[in-house]
Amino acid sequence: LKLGQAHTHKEWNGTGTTPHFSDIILGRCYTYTQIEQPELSQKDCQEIVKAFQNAFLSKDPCSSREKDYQPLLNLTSQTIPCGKVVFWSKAGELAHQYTRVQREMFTLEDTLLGYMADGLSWCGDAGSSDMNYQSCPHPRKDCRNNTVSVFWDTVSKRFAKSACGTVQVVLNGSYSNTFDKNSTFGRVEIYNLRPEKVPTLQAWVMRDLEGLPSHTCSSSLINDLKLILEERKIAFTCQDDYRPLRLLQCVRNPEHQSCRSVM
Ligand code: N1C
Repeated sequence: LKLGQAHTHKEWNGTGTTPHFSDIILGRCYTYTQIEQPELSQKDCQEIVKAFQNAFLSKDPCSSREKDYQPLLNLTSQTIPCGKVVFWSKAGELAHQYTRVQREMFTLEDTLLGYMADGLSWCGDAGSSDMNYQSCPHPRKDCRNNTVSVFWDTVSKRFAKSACGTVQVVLNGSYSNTFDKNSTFGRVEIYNLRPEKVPTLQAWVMRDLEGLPSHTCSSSLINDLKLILEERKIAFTCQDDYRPLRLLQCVRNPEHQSCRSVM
């Protein structure tokens, strides 16, 4: 026990709880419900933050479960219009730029819970009612069922289950694992789409402008995705370097060779 420290937490290999975590999620909850989506202005942000904290405080951060987050999910229900859902894998930045411009489209981070938690880290521990600001479990080095991973799995599952109409996914064609069976998209989301509500999934395989040898719609990895969906009776379409997304990439790099001819 270091001098001056009241008590010490277990040491993990991942980033600790984000400083001011509770203030950040409370502020984001108000921003989202009062300003971004005023149709949610009836949500009780104080209650939501309490439910978020209760999901992990005084609990072993390596034994997190879906049911820990259930009260939080119940307080944050939200209806996303049909045909407006955008998934992504290894292409979060581009997907978020896309929904920022296409205001009616939603990634998970454009929903209340995703918006509140985006980019943050949090955990508690079994022996204390405080958050652990020093360290949190790392998903590979410590444990898979950590508070943060279980949260994203749980909210991703709900997001996919509630999707309706044609859905889109932005994939990174410059990444070796363009479609990764172990990612949240490949492991959780595709298996939770409801075929009776989601007739088609459209994939956009986007190469970075500086893209090295990469995957395209004709790669076998993409074919794996197609087979999984067709097995589940969801039609699959795929397009390389989808123009609306390529134009967004070009805003950042207008002089790039592959941006001179996209207009
Ligand atoms: O594992 P991924 O991508 O395929 O997850 C992305 C996929 C999206 O479609 C989202 O709906 O799953 C959802 N999702 C998030 O929205 C999200 N925001 C932040 C999943 N994970 C999310 N994170 C964090 O990024 C989380 O810590 C998780 O482990 C990574 C996943 O990013 P990825 O591998 O690029």
